[in-house]
Amino acid sequence: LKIESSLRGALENNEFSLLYQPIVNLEDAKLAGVEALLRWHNKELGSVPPDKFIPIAERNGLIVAIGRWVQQEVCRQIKCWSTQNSWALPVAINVAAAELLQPEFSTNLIQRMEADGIAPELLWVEVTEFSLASDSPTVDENLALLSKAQIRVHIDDFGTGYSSLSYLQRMPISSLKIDRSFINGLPHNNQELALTRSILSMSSDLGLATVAEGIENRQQYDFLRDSGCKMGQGFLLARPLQASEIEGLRDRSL
Ligand code: G
Ligand code: G
Ligand code: MN
Ligand code: NA
Repeated sequence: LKIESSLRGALENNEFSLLYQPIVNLEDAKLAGVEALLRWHNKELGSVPPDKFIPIAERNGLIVAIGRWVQQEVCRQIKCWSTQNSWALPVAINVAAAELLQPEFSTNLIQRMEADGIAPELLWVEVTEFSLASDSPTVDENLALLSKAQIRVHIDDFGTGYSSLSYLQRMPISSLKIDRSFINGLPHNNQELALTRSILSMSSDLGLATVAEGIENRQQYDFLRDSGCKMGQGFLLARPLQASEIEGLRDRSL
């Protein structure tokens, strides 16, 4: 309850910030992009993790305004990297189901990007399977608009959702992010091994890219690279970092 009431003032009081976690090409361990991750620091509550406040914001609708703040901040950052540093680094944003259910979601995002002069390949949108399973025409229309604008959509936490796989054919998706629960036991857990291999092979058959999440050790990294997974993310490579720290990683192998 305290979270809920404090959350209402958080935007006005400028309590949100973004960290950026590197996503690398597994071939050379260089940056392929970064994922923007929201952080909230409140005077009384201290730092509240997104797992705690995002579900609340989804329920009370505040996620829509918070999401707009994230878009604005990410666009500012992309613009800064591309114009001041001549650095075309894609940034992924996480989009909640409640945002995709807004009829104007994609139109607003595309307009903002156009106004900021941001090339469509520089902003990736991460949505969960759960949002895609909603069977809502609004979600479909939003995804179609993103696709038409050449903005890439990644499925986050892939493999943990509830939906059938039919949406992979139906929806304009460009990449799957394999949930870290599958990466955890690699390469020794036979079940996780089989599931990861199946996801990689299905993804490749469908012409989708894959990002492995939650890579925490060298064995996982090597296994995924050797199994044809193109991109990865996880504490082995880097934790979520400040934008200024990301700049120090340019052209480096992590
Ligand atoms: O950063 P961390 O791993 O603690 O994030 C926990 C969860 O919060 C993840 O599921 C992540 O997708 C989600 N999350 C982080 N930032 C955002 C954001 O800006 N918007 C939305 N909707 N979810 C986010
Ligand atoms: O659901 P989503 O993929 O958006 O969640 C991103 C969250 O995953 C972030 O909060 C980030 O801190 C966390 N994360 C990133 N890499 C790792 C990792 O290697 N191990 C674990 N346990 N969590 C990670
Ligand atoms: Mn994500
Ligand atoms: Na995820």
